[in-house]
Order: sequence, then C-alpha cells, then structure tokens
Amino acid sequence: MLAGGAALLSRNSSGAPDAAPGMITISPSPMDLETPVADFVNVITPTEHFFVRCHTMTPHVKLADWKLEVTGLVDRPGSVTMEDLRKLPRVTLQAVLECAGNGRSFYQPRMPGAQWKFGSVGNAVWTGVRLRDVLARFGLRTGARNLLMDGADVPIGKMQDFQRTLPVEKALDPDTLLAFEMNGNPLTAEHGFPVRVIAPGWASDSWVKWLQKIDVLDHEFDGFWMKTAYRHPAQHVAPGTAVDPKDMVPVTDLNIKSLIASPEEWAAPGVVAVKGVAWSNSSPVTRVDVSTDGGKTWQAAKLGGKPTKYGFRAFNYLWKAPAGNHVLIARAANAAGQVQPMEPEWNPNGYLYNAAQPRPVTISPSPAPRNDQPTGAAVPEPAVYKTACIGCHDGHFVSQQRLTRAQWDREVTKMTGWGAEVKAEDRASLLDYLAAAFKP
Ligand SMILES: Nc1nc2c(c(=O)[nH]1)N[C@H]1C(S)=C(S)[C@@H](COP(=O)(O)O)O[C@H]1N2
Ligand SMILES: [Mo]
Repeated sequence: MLAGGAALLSRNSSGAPDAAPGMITISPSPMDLETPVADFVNVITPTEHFFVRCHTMTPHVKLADWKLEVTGLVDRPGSVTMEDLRKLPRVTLQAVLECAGNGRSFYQPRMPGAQWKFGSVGNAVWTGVRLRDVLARFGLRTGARNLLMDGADVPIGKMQDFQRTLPVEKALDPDTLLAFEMNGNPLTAEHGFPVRVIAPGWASDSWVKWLQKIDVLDHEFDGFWMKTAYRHPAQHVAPGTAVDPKDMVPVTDLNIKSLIASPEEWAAPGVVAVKGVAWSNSSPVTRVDVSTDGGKTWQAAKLGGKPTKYGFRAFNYLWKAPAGNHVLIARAANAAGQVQPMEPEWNPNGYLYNAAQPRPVTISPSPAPRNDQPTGAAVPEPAVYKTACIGCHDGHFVSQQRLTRAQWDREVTKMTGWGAEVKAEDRASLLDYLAAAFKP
C-alpha cells in the first residue's frame, strides 16, 4: 500500500490500526482519536498525533482502483486519475483542520455526539491541486451552486452516507484544494488516502476524505449530513433551547480560538513559559493575551514564527510563577477584530466551541497526585445494551456522552431509525441503564 504513514500506526489482530501512544481514544472503531493537550506545543501537528474522526469504518482505498468522478452541471462529465491530478499545478499550504464538535463536552447543558475536549484540531501542511483547476477540466455550467462530495466510506446500518456539499464560491477559492499529501507524505488511510478536500478556514466536516465523486448541483442537497447535522442557529439562543433545523444555517467558518499546551496542571516555581497555539478562520491571529489570575489582569503573549493565513500561530508568555494554585487563561484575537469570548455560544449540536478556558495549575516543587473521577452504574447492564449499541459503537463512545434520560430517549430513537435493534419490551430497561450509568 502507498500510504506513507502506514508505518506510523501498528495494526492489531483485527487489522484495525492502534492509536499512537498518548492519543486519547474516543472510539477505536469507527476511529475517533483526540490529540492530547501537551502536543500543542508544536505548530505543525505530527501526522501520527493528528486527531481522527470517522463516522464509519475507515476504507482502505487502492490507488490503482481510484478515480474521481465528476457529474452533474458540467460540460464534460467524466473522471480523473491521480496521474491526471499530478499534471496540474501543485500547491502546498498550512491549514488548521478542526472538528466542528471540538470542545462539545464543555457545553452546558450537555448534548449527544462525540465528547471532544480540546484536541479534535490540528495544523498540517497539505499538498495537492486547486479544486478549481480540477473543475476547469470538466467545465462548470452556469447555474452550478453546490458541489456534492462523496468519499469511499460506507454507512453503518441505515445511517445515511456521509455526503457534504461545498458552495461553488468556496470550491473556486484558490486556497481550496484536493490534497494527496499531509506533512510531506501521502495521506494515511485514516486521514483520507488517496485524496481529501482541504477547505481552509472552514470546520472539517467540509474536508471530505477518500473523495471519489463530485456531483455539481443547482440546489442545496437535502441529505442528513447537510439538512440536520452541521447546522447551528443563525441567531444567539439561550442554552438548552430546542431549535428547528430550518432556523439553522450550515457550519462554515471556524471561530477564533487558542489553547494553552503548557503548563498542563503543574509546574515548579520560577519562570514558567505559558505556551500554546492560536488559530482562526480566514483572518490571521494578531494577538494572544494571557491571564495568570483567572482573568483579572491580562498581558500580551509573544507570537512566534511567521503568520500564515490558515495555520496555527504559536504564543509564549514568560510568567514569574509563585507557589500556589493559579488559573491561567489565554485569549486570541484576529485581524478582523474577532476576539475569543469568555462565555461559550451554546447551540443545540454543540458546534464551534471557542470560549477562553480557565486552566487551573498548581505551582509547587513537586506534582500533586491526580484525582480521577469515579464512575459506576447503579443499574445492571441489560443484554440489549450489547446487542443494540455495542455492535456499532465501542462502549466508551456511548459512556462518555453523559446525557439525561430525555436525551438518551432521543438518541435511542435516532439509533433505532438507523437500524439498531431494540424491541419495544427492552426499551425501558435500556433507557434505565443508560440514564443511570451515563448521566451528566
Ligand atoms: N468521507 C468522509 N469524510 C470526512 C468524514 C467522514 O466520516 N467521512 N468526517 C469528517 C469530519 S466530521 C471530520 S472532523 C474530519 C476529520 O478529519 P481527520 O480524521 O483527518 O482528522 O473529516 C471529515 N471528513
Ligand atoms: Mo467533525
């Protein structure tokens, strides 16, 4: 296989790759991995420590079988191979890939979905060709509005195929790429080998992996992944409000954000470098302020490296840290005047979390022991839990969600709609278990 990163991930007996040491496993299969906070001292996220989000099983595409088909509102429908793509001008750029759900677990009230904390984001160097150069081969017709993009992954059960549209204006942006390399190597299977979409400045639901088909439409596609998922309210809503998908708009631009990578929870007294990365949408980061007293006072951090339009910007603030407990906060701003807010903008699907987050740290000569939270179920696990949920999800993916009974009720309805088998007589015991074992 051509995947350059294959050596980075070892394969276990079932053929699924093991996550690199240190990665936080949200779900082993479908593979959802989060990057640990300490890794964000790097401006370029190493591929083996780059977060992974797959809605279904990772497809292993063979380059010899691969082509990209382009149909719909084009003059010359057809396909291109990798050889064709490689004849087009090659473009390399740095861009942040961030899951719309990054930080979802911090919203109150909580909501279903992968419970990402800080690390479903990364910055890589992407190499490929401009999507607009590819489209020029086929000739976009007037009236073309959206590109419906489909990857080689196949849905589980009755779940809908993961298909996303990209508006023509974003598709024709010279920075929108079809990439075949990540950090100087061919894409790995997990990150979309052989070709994925790079939509810089936008949340990563638009960065379709394993791309194999583009259908040019004169309308908006009404599949689940456009009509229901990846939408957020156009206007501010109070936390906990139910919002009709019709009153929501698709998630596009990322929010201005920063993340302290170090110190994580402890440091020895003396000069402590408070450092991490900040990122934005299409407007570069211009400033990061750091507070070491929970937000009472702020100091400008030093920005490192050269600014890039879409990449991470490193920041560093040298703090004379006295012994004791302190609360650090970093807060970024961009050239467009957007400032990272202190309060999150709650929305029903938990997207685009970007509140500046307090980081409690202890400054003392030696680290304090960790205090892990106890878990435990008061209600015994019913057989239906294994048969209905654990067939498709790893147990941890379910247990980390921590929902109310009403929320679990809605999840079970959604999952049975997607093919999970829950007999009417088993439903109450399943809900009793989920609500008791995995409560907020
Ligand atoms: N074909 C396909 N593309 C996809 C996905 C998917 O499940 N299938 N997941 C999307 C989502 S929600 C995210 S967050 C990113 C994750 O990219 P990564 O795994 O390379 O980090 O891929 C996007 N592209
Ligand atoms: Mo995502």
